[in-house]
Amino acid sequence: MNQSTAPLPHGVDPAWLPSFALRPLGSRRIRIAGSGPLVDTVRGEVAAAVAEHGGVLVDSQEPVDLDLICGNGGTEAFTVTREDRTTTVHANGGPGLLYGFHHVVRRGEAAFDGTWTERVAPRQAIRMLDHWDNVDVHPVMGQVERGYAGGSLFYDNGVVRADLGRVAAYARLLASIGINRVGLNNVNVHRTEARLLTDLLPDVVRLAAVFRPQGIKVCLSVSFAAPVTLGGLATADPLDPEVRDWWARTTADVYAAIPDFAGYVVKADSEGQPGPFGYGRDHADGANALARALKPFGGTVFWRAFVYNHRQDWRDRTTDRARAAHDHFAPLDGRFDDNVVVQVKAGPIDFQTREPVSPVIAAMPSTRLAVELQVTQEYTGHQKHVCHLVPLWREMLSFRPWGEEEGTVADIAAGRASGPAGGVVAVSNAGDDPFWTGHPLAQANLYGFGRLAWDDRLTSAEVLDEWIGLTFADPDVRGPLHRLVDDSWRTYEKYTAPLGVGFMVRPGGHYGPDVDGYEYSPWGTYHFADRDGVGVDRTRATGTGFTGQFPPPWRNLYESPETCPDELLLFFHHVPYGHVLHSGTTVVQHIYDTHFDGREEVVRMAATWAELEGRVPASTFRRVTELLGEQLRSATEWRDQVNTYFHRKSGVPDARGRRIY
Ligand code: GCW
Repeated sequence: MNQSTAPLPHGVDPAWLPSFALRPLGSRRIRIAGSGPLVDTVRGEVAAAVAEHGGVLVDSQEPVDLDLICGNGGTEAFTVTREDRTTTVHANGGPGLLYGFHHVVRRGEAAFDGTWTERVAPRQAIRMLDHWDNVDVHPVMGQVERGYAGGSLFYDNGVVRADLGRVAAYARLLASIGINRVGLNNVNVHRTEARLLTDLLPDVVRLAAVFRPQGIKVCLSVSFAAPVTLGGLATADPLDPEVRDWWARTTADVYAAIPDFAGYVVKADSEGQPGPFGYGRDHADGANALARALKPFGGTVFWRAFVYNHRQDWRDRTTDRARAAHDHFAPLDGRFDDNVVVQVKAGPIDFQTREPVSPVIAAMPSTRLAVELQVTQEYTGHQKHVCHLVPLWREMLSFRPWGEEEGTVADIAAGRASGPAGGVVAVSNAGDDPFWTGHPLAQANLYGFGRLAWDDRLTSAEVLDEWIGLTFADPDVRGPLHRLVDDSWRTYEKYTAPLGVGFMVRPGGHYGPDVDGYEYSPWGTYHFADRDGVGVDRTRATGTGFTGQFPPPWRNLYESPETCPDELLLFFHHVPYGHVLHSGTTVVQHIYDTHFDGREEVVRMAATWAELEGRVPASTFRRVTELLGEQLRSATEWRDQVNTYFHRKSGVPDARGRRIY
């Protein structure tokens, strides 16, 4: 048995690939034609499944239930045909066969019924998960920055784990949802982690070897200052010939060790990381220097656009963090090499529960753009709260920056709208927790990210439905789980920061309420509440002008409170508490109502979960029950702090006379 199908370590949750999910396939007669490493992976999967469920792997020309046929190409697409009682997967290459295999698993019994044909191809070529994992335990951020699922799967206290069995199991889960790139270390590159590029490269070789059989290529986050800190040069100036030579040599060594290495992820001039600004250069100069080192080997630079002033003076009302990425990057459109992907956070600020789509995404038609999402729940409840993010991502990916007639954000990332393809990237929420994701229901976010990256047209309900069917054997859990999970992001939005204003979280950790926690900080994340009103004026007329970074129609729709969608009102406007929303209620009454309702919805979520006792594994039941207790405590705290804050500021009583402290 190869490592990719080895049994899970004891006590580790099988997530969406439990034994029963393999039964429809594993109980049948299966033939595999083709060769190559990924075909071997599929063969290992099939051999394990038939051994467990009583099917047979045959190699003669007799009739079979499932025929898996692979050519010698390299594409990820495949066709599935069901006729004459045989289901046939045709792939032109190993990746397609692997994805076709998992497609059949996902279809379950339905894959072996009727007569039909499906052509399946990913809608994005690059579907990547970044891991903000540190090799050394960071004194503040720990083993995983913004990790809420235990330690790192890869590293343990300064070294790459000796036993990579769980990494293999993780890689298999990722392959089953179509992920084809992983970033192995934190974008904040600290001392030890920088050395993954040089003397610690053998560790990266080991990790790459575990991901490779699952069709996943690895990337490293690198420090822009590496020529100085690792190479001993006097400068990291991207236009300096010695610096270029250092990157070229270092990169050649990486490829000598890992020929299918995917490339570098770079966070530069951002939150204290070094970058080209330090040398009077811009981000195109910086990105292209690394791109040229990678080019001969077919590698890519994923260059993050998360660049803003994190040492802002809160008294300064002209600086607007929301504007920063567009201000820095849009003017550079056309200057990036073709192996640079500019990686843009989906929203202009920072993975808040609700933000508009970043205007950068529509502003760089001559640049490869990737959209970055956050699966790890930094601002959305630390994987202690049920907060299903797939509807949020779906909304952002299907947003049309130029209006109804033109392409979506997913189209832009895929190269179907304006400009060349970049991809979809997200920060992983997995760790060495027995449930992988801390909260067992947060597995649905990881699953859902992969599926949406593969096909952004899937609805969040469809994706959740797939996940439920694969994860839980009892069909009766489906209804209650949809009730509990489907709208949980909106519930979270209700009891936390209102109407797109964002933050109001406890500084540093970002869990729990602290309405003024960031109000007088240097981070550029303010709500400007006073006795009369709340919100950030980002209009062209009287505010920071951020609305002007959007193309029509949005630059105009966002500019006026009359046409701005309610859920983003306070992101774009500072309005009086008595301002009447499209919903017909005032801003302050909306704040009270949603906070009371949101907290009550958590009470109902807990009651719904209680119905599932005995129908889900006992350990899952216990863990979720415990966490729902914490979610209710936290939602109550959010409700009371936010309502009390606005009641005290505004002096406006709750129209329904509920208790505010
Ligand atoms: O949201 C912020 C996080 C940082 C993170 C940064 C980024 C890795 O608070 O922890 O750093 O975003 O995306 O680079």
